Amino acid sequence: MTSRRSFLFGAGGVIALGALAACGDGPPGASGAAPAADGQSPEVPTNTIVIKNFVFSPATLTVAPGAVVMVNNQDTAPHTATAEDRSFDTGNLAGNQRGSITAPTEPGEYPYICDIHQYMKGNLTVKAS
Ligand SMILES: [Cu+2]
Repeated sequence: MTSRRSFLFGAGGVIALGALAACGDGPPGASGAAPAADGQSPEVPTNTIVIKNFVFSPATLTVAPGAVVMVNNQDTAPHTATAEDRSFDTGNLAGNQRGSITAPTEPGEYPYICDIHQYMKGNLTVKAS
């Protein structure tokens, strides 16, 4: 009797462990809901222009009309991202400073430069999705 009871208890323990393991799988399953939230983000993508070694990267960035574009100056030198037609301008970004621009609402090609180093060139493409 006693040995059988302990066997049952032992089996119960294994089941309990199994249940705990199943609970452990819970959080990844819950985080599976995140992609659904991400599903909304393609409409408002995170757009970033990085300035490093006096180069805009990516050289051409395509964004939606009116999109906010982060500009991250990773140089120690100051830079700007200034549309040649002045439709957007970060203003002076000191070294290791971030700024942002708002893309024009009119689809098209918007070449931009660094107002301080005018040989630095980038291109912003505004395209309706
Ligand atoms: Cu510059």
